[in-house]
Order: sequence, then C-alpha cells, then structure tokens
Amino acid sequence: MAGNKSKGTAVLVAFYNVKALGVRYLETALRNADYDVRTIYFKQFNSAVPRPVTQTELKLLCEQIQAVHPVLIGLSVMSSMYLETIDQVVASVLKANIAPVVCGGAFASIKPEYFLEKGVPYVIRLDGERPLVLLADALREGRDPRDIPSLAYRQDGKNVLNAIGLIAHDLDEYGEPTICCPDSMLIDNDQVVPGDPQLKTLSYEVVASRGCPFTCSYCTDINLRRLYPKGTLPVRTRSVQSVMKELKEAMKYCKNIAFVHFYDEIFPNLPGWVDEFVKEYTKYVNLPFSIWTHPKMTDPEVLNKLVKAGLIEVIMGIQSGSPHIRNDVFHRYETNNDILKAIKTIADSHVFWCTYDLMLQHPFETIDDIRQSYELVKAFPTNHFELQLHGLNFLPGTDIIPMAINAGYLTEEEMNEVMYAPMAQQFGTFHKREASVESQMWYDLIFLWQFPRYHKKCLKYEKDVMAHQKEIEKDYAFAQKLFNLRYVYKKGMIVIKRRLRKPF
Ligand code: B12
Ligand code: SF4
Repeated sequence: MAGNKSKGTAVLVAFYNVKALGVRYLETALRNADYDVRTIYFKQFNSAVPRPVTQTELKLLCEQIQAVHPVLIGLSVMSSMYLETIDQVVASVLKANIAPVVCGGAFASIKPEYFLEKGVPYVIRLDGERPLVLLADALREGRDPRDIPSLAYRQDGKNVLNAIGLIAHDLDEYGEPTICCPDSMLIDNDQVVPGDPQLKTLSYEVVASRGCPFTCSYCTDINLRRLYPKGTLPVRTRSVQSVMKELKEAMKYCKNIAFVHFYDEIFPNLPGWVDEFVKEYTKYVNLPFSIWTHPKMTDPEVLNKLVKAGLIEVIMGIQSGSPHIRNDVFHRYETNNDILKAIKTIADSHVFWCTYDLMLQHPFETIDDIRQSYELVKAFPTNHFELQLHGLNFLPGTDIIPMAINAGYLTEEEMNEVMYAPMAQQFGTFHKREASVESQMWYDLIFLWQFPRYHKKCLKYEKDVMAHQKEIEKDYAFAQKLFNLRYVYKKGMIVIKRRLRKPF
C-alpha cells in the first residue's frame, strides 16, 4: 500500500458521517507528511432510524485495518450520540491489537477520560492535524510520544492531559480537506463498499470557518472554545481562496453536486470577506447554497449579496420565545425584538427558503414558556418560513448539565443515563415530544402556525387549547403530511431551478 516515499499507512475511521470534514483534514495533514491513509467511513448517517453496529461490520472493520499494517488507528468521535457503536469498535480494535489507537474529535476533546479509561492509549484534543502527524512519527520511530502538545494519555493509573498546542491561527495552514480519499471505503449493511462514498453526493459540505462567538449552554462550542490557548480567536476564518480551491476540487470529483451546504456555525459576515466570496463563488462555483446564521448576525447588505450569489436557504436558531428560557437557561442573549428584526431582514432578502429552529419540551420549560414560543412565532413579520421543532439533548460537558442537576430535574446518575443512553433513545429525544397534554397542544399550535391556512383555526384554539384537543391533534396530523410534501417541493425546486439555470 505504501509508496516509495511513504512513511507507512495511517488508518482513520469516521462514524456515521461519509463526508466527515474533520477526518478529511487529517487525511490531508498525514498525506502532506508522507503517510498513506486508509479512511474507513463506518456506517451511514440516519438520525430517524439510527442503526447500531453488527458483529459482521466489526469483523470487516478489523480485517480492513489489519490488511494495511497501520502505524496507528485514528477514531474520530465527533458526537456522543452513537457511543454504543464507538464502544464496540474501541473494544474490537483494542482486542485485535493491530496498532496503537488514538481518539479525537469534538466529544473526545471534551471527555478524553471516557476513552483513556477504556484502555485507549491516546487522545488528541482539538485540532488534530499537527499532533497526529507527530504521534505517527513518534510511533513509527519507536520514540516516546508523551511530550506531544494536545496529547492525552494514561500514566500510573492517572489521566495526563498535555496543554493544547500547535494550533494554526491561520486555518489556511492546514490546507484543504481531502475530497477524494484514494484508499477509502464505506462499511455498512454488513458490506465493504470500496471507494470514497462522498463522490456520488448531490450536496457538498464545507466549513469556511471554525468556532462560534456565542455561549449557548446546551452546545459544546463554548466548552471547546475554553480549551483553546489564550489568544486563539473564537472564530477562525479561512481565506476565500482556500474555500474556492476546495469547492473547485469538489466540483471536479463529485460530478453530481447540485448544492453546497456551508456548515459554519455562523456563516462569515466580515464585509471584505463576503465581497470577495461573492465574486469568486459566482465565477467559479455558481451553485445554490445554504448557510446557518444567528439573530445577532444577520446583516441586510450581506444577505442581499449572498442571495445574488446563490444563497437559497438560511437556517437560524431561535430556540425559544420565552426570554427567561433564552437568557437564563440557554444563555442566548438576543431579545424577541432582535429575533423579529432578523426574520424581517431574512425575508426582505427574498431568499428562497428560511428555516427557524426551536427547541421545545425540555425540563426547564413551563406551559407559559411554550405559550410564549407560540406568541413569538405568531408575531413573525412574514408567512414565508419553515419551522424545525426539536427536543433538547443533554450533551456531555455542556454548561446546561450542572444547571439541570442543580435545579433538581435530574440526579447526576439520571443525567449520565440520559447522556450516554443508546443511540435510538438519544436521537428519539431530539425528535420526540414527551410532555403534558397541554404542552403538546401548544407545540402543535406552533407547528400549525407555519401554514397560513391554519391561522384562523389557531386563533380559535389558542383561547382554550384543552377544549380543542381533538381538533388540534387532527390538524396537526394532517399538517405533518403538508410539511413532508413541502420538503419534497423544496428539494424538487432546487434541483429543477438548478438544471434550468433559473434564479432562485
Ligand atoms: C458541521 C457540524 C456538523 C455537520 C458535519 C458536516 C461534515 N461534513 O462533517 C452535520 C450538520 C452533518 C453535523 C451532524 C451532527 N452533529 Co454536528 N457539528 C458540526 C460543527 C458545527 C462543526 C464540525 C466541523 O466540521 N468542524 C470543522 C472540522 C475540521 O473540525 P472537527 O470535525 O472538530 O475535526 C477536527 C478535530 O476535532 C480533530 N479530530 C476529529 N476527528 C479526529 C480523529 C483523530 C484520531 C484525531 C487525532 C483528531 C480528530 O481534528 C480535526 C481537524 O482539526 C460541530 C461543532 C464543533 N465546534 O465541533 C457540531 C457538533 C460536533 N455536532 C454535534 C452533534 C450533536 C451532531 C449530530 C449528532 C446532530 C444530530 N442530532 O443529528 C450529528 C452527528 C453527525 C455525526 N455522524 O457525527 C455536537 C456533538 C456534541 C456531542 N456530544 O454529541 C457538536 C459539538 C455541536 C453541539 N451541539 O455541541 N454536524
Ligand atoms: S450559536 Fe449555535 S453554534 Fe454558537 S454556541 Fe449557540 S448553538 Fe452553538
């Protein structure tokens, strides 16, 4: 497998994410340091019906790793939501004793002890590009790796966490993620499918920046940010040239791309950057794209420019219409006014699709809080929007965890059971509604309000939701079908307009 110049092969494993940007950046770093890389995309993502790993898949994984006699095996653990699979993979690769194992990724950075205490010899926290290469070099040369910055390991029965280091303040120094991983495969459905599974994609995923300036208590971003050395910018933005280089490469290899998702926590709105982006993107890419934004970051001028360049969907978190929940619980300090203003700005940009997220029916929420979310949605200055209603997942290491325990909603033990529950249960919490009937009625009214045909009925129901339970439930069931149909319409329009080269 290794070429003439090669220092050996490193194996990287991504879980439930065939586009895994983090792993693709690591592949670039290892290749630049003269390693061959075998990347294994382990199982496809499906949040509706998450599928646990099978014994056959574990066996196939070990066989594929064994075949290249790697210098190391890197497991990318971005999320804690599928730890039941990770745990089995960790146990299998440790038992097979093929090569030293190192874990990294957002969850591994927050909870390195989770892996070290399971016998994984190394964890690398935060940016892995540079420390991983140093670890591979040390292991292949038989040197002691324990002085490598950002490395965590176990010594004398204790976890040792080296200080974070080797962070590139200029993200361009990391290069671009590998788009077509030459020696990669997908393991899923008890099969090995050789080749990079991303190549057939219709939508390409990219991040132009890393990090977020906000401090939401239910999100890991602020906890990751606190780990970075002093002086690291909360948001590091790539140059437009680097983003374009990646997208041009993506268009070369992924022939079916019809759409680009920018998965920056908040799409950059630096004035000079946006102008250059719009110019270059229109010239070289010219594909419809989506972005995530924030009520405090929507700028009319920026949005208008982006819409002209192909922006067709803006997704923004609102999370609650209750100022108490937003400020005191979620640590989101925008006001209802900020939110309504941002929604107006987005609507005025005439972007094809606007999606707003709300996080409802969690232990902190009272009936009055959810009713306030309904009132806020009613006050939206437009009828042109889609609502994504979610539950709250308690993510390990986030600021909301001690808040929920101190408030007495869950004991520490119960919280651990929830945070480390099996995959189906965790993804269930994200989508599921489990609350009092009255809360469910308000939830249904919020959902119904996104369809103007239900406005009159909602105004009637809101006077006494419990008296209208049957009607609300019936309308909600039908509105769910409308929601699904509208989703098909949205996707269809994107493809048709793209094919006909029509503006959005
Ligand atoms: C973009 C993003 C996504 C995209 C991913 C796009 C893609 N093509 O990869 C999408 C929208 C698909 C997504 C999905 C989900 N996400 Co997400 N996502 C993010 C976000 C905002 C940025 C991740 C990213 O791409 N960063 C840029 C890349 C370059 O960095 P990176 O992935 O961290 O990788 C670097 C290091 O971590 C490290 N590293 C990574 N792997 C490895 C492996 C080794 C061996 C080593 C040494 C180092 C290493 O080196 C990499 C290069 O520097 C993060 C927030 C964050 N700050 O991490 C949340 C985040 C990771 N997501 C999160 C969650 C919960 C999810 C979902 C479960 C959501 C859901 N309910 O469906 C799914 C799970 C998907 C999956 N299979 O893992 C949580 C995870 C927290 C947790 N405890 O679970 C985060 C932290 C946000 C949050 N709410 O707190 N996500
Ligand atoms: S704005 Fe989004 S990415 Fe940033 S901290 Fe809040 S939830 Fe996390």
